[in-house]
Amino acid sequence: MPRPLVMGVVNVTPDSFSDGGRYVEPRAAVAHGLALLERGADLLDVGGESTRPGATRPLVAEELARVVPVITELAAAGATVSVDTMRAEVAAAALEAGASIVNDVSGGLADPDMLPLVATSGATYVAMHWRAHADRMSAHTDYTAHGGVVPGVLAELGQRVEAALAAGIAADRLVLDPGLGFAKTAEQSWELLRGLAELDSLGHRLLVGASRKSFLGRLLADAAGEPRPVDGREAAHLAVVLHCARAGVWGVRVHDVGSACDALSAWEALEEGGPRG
Ligand code: PMM
Repeated sequence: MPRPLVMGVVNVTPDSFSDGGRYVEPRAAVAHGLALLERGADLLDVGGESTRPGATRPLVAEELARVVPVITELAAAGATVSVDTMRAEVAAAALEAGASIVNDVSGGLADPDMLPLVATSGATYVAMHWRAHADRMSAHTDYTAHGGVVPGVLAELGQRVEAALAAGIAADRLVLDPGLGFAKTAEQSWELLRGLAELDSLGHRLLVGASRKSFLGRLLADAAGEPRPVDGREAAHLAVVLHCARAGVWGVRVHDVGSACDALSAWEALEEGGPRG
């Protein structure tokens, strides 16, 4: 079973929940991206819009000004770059600047121009399961009409696949993501992780982003019920990364690239065939 690709997160935002404000200066974001490459990242995911619960959207011009200079430099340095955006206009500028993957957390629902843009570009397209923008998503966690979160995400992602194919995106350019924490309670995120084999039945590559998310914080809450702060969630996250590797996912989206790569090296050494290289 091949090792999943490690997608390192470069959030060029003032307000992301785990690293907001740390890399908002383009120079700091580029340096961070280069450091992630050195630690073993296969891909870099550059985003200029925070999707933390309750976040408000930046202006298009702000999002462009955040991501384009960073993508230009990272792509010029040889990185395979993905742009984390829901906007076709930003995706187009990012592809022009050297990105080759569009990571759309809305799976094409936020901007009607996104799927046609991706279709004509030839880029790889990550379609994440999504129900509403960050300021409203916590009101959209009811999956009872589908009989649960796993069948619900399967059905709704299946619709996004149909829309992407209908727009002209080739099936082999599609990657699907269950969207942990996006219109999901903590328990629903765990259910989706337990149900990765079912999501695999959609027949597309899978990407999973669990890094530092609040469902890990809740799992590790202290005696008073206070969620574990973001910086204390990495060991639990690595267990999730290994679970994803065992499930055969294509990629994991992570903040701490070095520890994810180390954990995957150990996993690979334990697998038949031994470590890469
Ligand atoms: N999570 C976040 C942002 N973008 N993209 C994909 N494909 N999957 C995710 O799970 C995902 C994403 C939010 O996390 P962050 O604020 O730590 O980047």
